[in-house]
Amino acid sequence: MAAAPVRTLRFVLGDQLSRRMSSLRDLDPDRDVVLMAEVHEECGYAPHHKKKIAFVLSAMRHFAEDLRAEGLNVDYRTLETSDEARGFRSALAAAVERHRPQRIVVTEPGEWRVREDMLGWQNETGVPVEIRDDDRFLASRADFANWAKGRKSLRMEYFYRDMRRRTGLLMDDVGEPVGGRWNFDTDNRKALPADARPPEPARFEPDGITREVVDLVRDRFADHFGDLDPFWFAVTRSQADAAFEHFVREALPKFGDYQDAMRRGEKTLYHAVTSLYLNVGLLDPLAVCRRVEAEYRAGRVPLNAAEGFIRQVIGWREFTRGIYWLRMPEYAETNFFAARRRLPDFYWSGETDLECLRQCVTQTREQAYAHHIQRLMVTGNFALIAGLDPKEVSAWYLGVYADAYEWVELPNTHGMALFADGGVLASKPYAASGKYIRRMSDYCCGCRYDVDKATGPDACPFNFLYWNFLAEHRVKLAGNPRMALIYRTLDRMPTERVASMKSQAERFLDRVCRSGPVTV
Ligand code: DLZ
Ligand code: SF4
Repeated sequence: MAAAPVRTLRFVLGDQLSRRMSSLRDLDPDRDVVLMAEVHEECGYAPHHKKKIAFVLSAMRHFAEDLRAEGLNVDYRTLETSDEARGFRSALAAAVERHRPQRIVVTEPGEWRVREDMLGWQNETGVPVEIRDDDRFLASRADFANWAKGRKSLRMEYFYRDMRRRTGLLMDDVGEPVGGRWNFDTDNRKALPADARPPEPARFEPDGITREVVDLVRDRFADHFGDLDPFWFAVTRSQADAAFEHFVREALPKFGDYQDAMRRGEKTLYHAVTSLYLNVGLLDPLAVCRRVEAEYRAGRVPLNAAEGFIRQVIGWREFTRGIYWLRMPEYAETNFFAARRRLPDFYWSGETDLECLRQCVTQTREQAYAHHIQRLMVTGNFALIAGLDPKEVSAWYLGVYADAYEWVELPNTHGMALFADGGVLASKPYAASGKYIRRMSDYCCGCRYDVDKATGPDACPFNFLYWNFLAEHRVKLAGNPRMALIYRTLDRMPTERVASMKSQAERFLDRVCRSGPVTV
């Protein structure tokens, strides 16, 4: 007897590795096929770190195994078997040839470029394509658009409060935030004491599947950025759960206090590395927040830790995605400061005598991970005050971090770090001098520059670049009430001092950045 015709082909992308995906609902195990495909375009459209490629492919292969163990029909194309399939579109077209489905079901992707392509899949295949919302996010794209409608400015804080009310997270019985405040950000900025001993993140020994993928990446992506070994990420849901439990027990109690701290040689401090697992679907955003809330309610973690964590997940994470979909595709083209300088080579090599940058880039090369403040206040801050081209900077962030997908990377880079969007996401640029880096890290003590100096041969480049940036963009920034104080300080400086910082900045930038038109 002939097999029953395939009713639905369900295409699951590499960052949709959850059994709860909308594309996997109402699944008929006897007649449906789940398609997953390792495709060359996704491995190559950004300069992905080797660990990132290995992570996504290994997590995909493990997820496919889990679906098979459940008795589902999975058509999984590996890079070796799918040479014909350069991208999602051709992988799907080939699968339609194989299975002749009556319809195709997908969950909307995380990136604009993939969505644009997806909108053409029905025409391409001649099979009806149903695109479902990605309801792993708490606010749908329509919810965010409604929230944004009619508002003069979009601020994370107000969005976040709505999300707290909606989810009930850290709310008391009468609808007020527990502890009487919505946001404990000011309690998240302690410097790390010298004797603090942050825990190691949970590490996982690669199994047979991961070892195969690591060999494949070593073989095919040898020219990509980053170290492949040691590979220690979780690649299954149960490992990701274990990694998160490890964080909750070992790091969460201090996460609040030291969220912004940095230390030489420390890769994660009290951070969870949760974004890596959340962004591919191995962890569920609401579940991790409820778990953190439970720890607070049980008296095991302080409120500034629980609130700080929950704010990142239901606040910033959802807010950046909302901005992305609201403002794309124009968002990627923004360049408020008309910044044009090329990315210095040390963003790839780590070879620089600016110790803070050397530390952050070296760690990024080794781990495909750096925490938020390293990304924002070291590599991001430098890119902002040095006037690096936003497109080059964005391509770098998208490639080098294992948790980076454009929906989260672009608003974080163009909006938060570079203010290239002119203030859609943040109310002022996060520009800072070396003083901030000294306060939050021990980087300056190992540096050949003197963080207390702003001019002269051993002046910290973050200092003269910072004042040069403010002077250069006075017309665009001085009207911002949040910048008033800093412009008053600049105005009190002797003119010769400002002039000397400006000329030192120009000489420095000529030396480290090859300026000129950028093509990415
Ligand atoms: C990041 C990535 C990589 C490296 N490789 C694949 C792949 O081979 N197959 C796949 O389905 N997804 C991959 N991904 C994740 C996609 O880039 C991601 O799904 C889209 O960018 C949409 O967010
Ligand atoms: Fe960075 Fe300046 Fe400190 Fe050196 S002195 S580590 S360049 S902030």
